[in-house]
Amino acid sequence: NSLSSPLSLIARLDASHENFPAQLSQLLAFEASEDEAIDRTAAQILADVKKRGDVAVLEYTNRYDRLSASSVQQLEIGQHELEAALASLAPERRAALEMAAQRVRAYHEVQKTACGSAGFSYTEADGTVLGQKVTPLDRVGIYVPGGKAAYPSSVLMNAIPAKVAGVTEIIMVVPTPDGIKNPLVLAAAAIAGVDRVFTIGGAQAVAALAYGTATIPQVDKIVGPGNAYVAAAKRRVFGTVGIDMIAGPSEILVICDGSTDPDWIAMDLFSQAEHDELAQSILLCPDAAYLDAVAASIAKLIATMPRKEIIATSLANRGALIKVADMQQACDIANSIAAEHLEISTDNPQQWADKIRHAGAMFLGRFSSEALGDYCAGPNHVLPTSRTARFSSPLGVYDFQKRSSIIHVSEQGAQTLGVVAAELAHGEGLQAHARSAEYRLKSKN
Ligand code: HSO
Ligand code: ZN
Repeated sequence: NSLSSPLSLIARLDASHENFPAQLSQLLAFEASEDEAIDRTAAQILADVKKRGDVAVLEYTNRYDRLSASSVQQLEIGQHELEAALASLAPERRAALEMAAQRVRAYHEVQKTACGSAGFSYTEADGTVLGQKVTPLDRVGIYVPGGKAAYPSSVLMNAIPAKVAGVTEIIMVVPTPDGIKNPLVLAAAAIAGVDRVFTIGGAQAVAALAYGTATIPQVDKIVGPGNAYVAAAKRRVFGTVGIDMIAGPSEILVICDGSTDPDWIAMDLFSQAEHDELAQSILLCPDAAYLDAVAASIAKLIATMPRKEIIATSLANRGALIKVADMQQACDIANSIAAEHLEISTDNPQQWADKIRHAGAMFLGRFSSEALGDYCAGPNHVLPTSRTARFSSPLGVYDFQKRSSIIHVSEQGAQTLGVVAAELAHGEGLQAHARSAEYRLKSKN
């Protein structure tokens, strides 16, 4: 990478440098993998499952996950097996998972009330009532990846807001290559109240959920991250069903005043970097000596990390320690980055948080490490990545609700509205519209 000197583990940049804007855009550049071959394969699998249903799902599951079941029913994991997985956990693990679930549930319960789940209505002077009704989705599919990114915490983060919203049925799909099941994932499904679980994955699972098969019920929305095939399939079924988002690699941006233990900040940067080689970890600080200290911590700590290869690759490719003029400039740069996670590691962080307009989640103060939010603080860890925090929001109860408009026109209201509607309908050349409005005018009867 041209940004980093050969000996450094992570690029050092200076925001006062004339090349900085170019360096920053190079750093942020990320081509969402829209691989044509992958998209073509996903399209074929979708079409095949749409046509042949269960039979196709079985064939693909056999081919890609080496599971030889004779029916899709055999690929379902029953509630007793989910409960057994929960019972098999070490007591501390189970307690932690339950505590995390309880905190995530509590947060989303508050969110449900705060975000207008009761809808609204108001009455005009002539008695016409207008409003909006909020309804949960009937059925939701949750995709859980099977490989290195099989996170039980993500099962909670996807299923709990759906449950809190009042979704009637939650169907989870999780690939289990060679039949290897992750007990923590199943336990999380039990705790979150997932209704049905199928051990299928890839584009075939997305297809089954989007179109339904004889065994797998058709859902209204599919949420959850997946590999490139899953992402391509989700893009393609959007419109037939709803989808949450197409998630990119994880990102952390830290703004630090230079007074937090540098080891803490180095480890926070590692915590995102360890997710995958394309993850992005950036630190902004006005104090150059502090950036040296964090660089030293990185060099010292990296050898101790089991995932050091992934971390080193991620930091070398997409990481940076950036010297800024002051905290105001740090906030300006943070807004232009619109990071998935933003830590503001300072005293009185609120004054800086007030200046932030674009971030998926903000972690305020020296004690709020992103890891706490990833697992158990309460807010959702499914967040907008790749600068999409400019226009989108964390996964929430609102993603599992939809709204219907309510229009209850009084006889008196129909008189005023009828004249306006008829006038506009004539303007559009739509006779039936005009007359439908006019029939209800007393003067015309
Ligand atoms: N940081 C990830 C979520 C996660 N972390 C799951 C650990 N487990 C979202 O960007
Ligand atoms: Zn994480």
